[in-house]
Amino acid sequence: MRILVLGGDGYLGWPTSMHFAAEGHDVLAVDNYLRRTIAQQTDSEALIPTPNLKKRAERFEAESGYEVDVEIGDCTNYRFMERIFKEFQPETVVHYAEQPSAPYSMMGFEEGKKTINNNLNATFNVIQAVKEHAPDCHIVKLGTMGEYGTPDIDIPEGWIEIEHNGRSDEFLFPRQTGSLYHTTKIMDTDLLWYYVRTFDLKVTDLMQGPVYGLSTPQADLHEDLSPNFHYDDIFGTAVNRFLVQAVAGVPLTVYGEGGQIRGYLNLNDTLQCVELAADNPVEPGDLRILNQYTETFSVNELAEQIQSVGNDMGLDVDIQHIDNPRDEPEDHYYNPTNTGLLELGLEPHYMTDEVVEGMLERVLEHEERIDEDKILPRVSWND
Ligand code: USQ
Repeated sequence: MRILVLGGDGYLGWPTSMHFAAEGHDVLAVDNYLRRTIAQQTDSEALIPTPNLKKRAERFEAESGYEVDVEIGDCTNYRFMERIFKEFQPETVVHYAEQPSAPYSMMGFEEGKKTINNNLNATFNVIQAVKEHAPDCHIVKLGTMGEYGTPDIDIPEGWIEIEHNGRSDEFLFPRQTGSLYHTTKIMDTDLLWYYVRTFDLKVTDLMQGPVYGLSTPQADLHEDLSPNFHYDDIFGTAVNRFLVQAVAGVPLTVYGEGGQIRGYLNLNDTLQCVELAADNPVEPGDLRILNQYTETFSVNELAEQIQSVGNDMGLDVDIQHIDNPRDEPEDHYYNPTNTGLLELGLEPHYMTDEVVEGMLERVLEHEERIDEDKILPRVSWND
């Protein structure tokens, strides 16, 4: 297949590009380094330095013999996107080209505006470019489990049957998020759904939970091929942050009560899920929504597991409940379903103690690069 990966320099985009190339697909990775730029501006650089996309692609080819083609450009620029779609004629486009940080989107007016402009314009351009230049192309879009929020009822995969005044119909599940970033993902889904039902596009929208890990078969070939592993409060997710905090001897920063439950998955399972979606395209006019996580646990359970494994390794791991900088329920019902990807063949890698130990060992190799000033939250939802 010809697979276009938008956001190919990202935490998920780069491992995805290598994975598809190693499976024998023609891969074109596109990125404008937005995340690198914002990370620099907010003093949020990754734990492991990563060469730019072109250099990583060269290193990958040297190590594996597989090629990832690279184009540096902005997905919010429609002329650029048109050229890419016309020339490459993708059969699948994996759309990761979004500002991915909830805290960044909540920093202030400019950051919120940049998040809305980037995420919605990139999605709109993907839709238009597919519609005009590659109408058979299957759009595999990265959404987020956060689109659903934490409702007091079970969460299905995207759709709900509603009975009202004696009649019933199927609708997108009501969604209410906890940040502006997450809200852009809801708007993406609404845009996609409009174009799917009106213009017969083929779309899979993946509702993904927080991802953890930095080891994949291709990333392990060379240090330069590592995914971007952030541990700061803006780009670092809870798991990756807690791992670094455990190594640095800083108490794990559980926000508030720590009863916030999320659906997590290993980076290797993201690769499997995206491949399963690409290998099983939907029919024209279908919007398939799949919940992409393998297990759910609370922030407290996560912190306790990392503490226990860290202490067994001789680290001295403390947990500290700090004031929650976010506005979110800290003790709530959470019962999503995730059977769609399992039915397509997903074989989950769970967060076992061995997996946690492997990640801690990897972080220990870079211990001297940890900057403790990047650990405490700098962005508050209510400021
Ligand atoms: N949390 C802590 N301590 C920390 C960091 C986070 O207790 O030091 C808590 C947060 O308050 C939240 C939970 O851990 O309740 C998850 O936070 P996170 O930072 O790991 O994840 P989040 O901000 O929700 O965003 C991440 C990715 C985003 C993706 C999302 C999936 O950055 O791109 O869409 O995970 S989901 O969480 O399902 O919406």
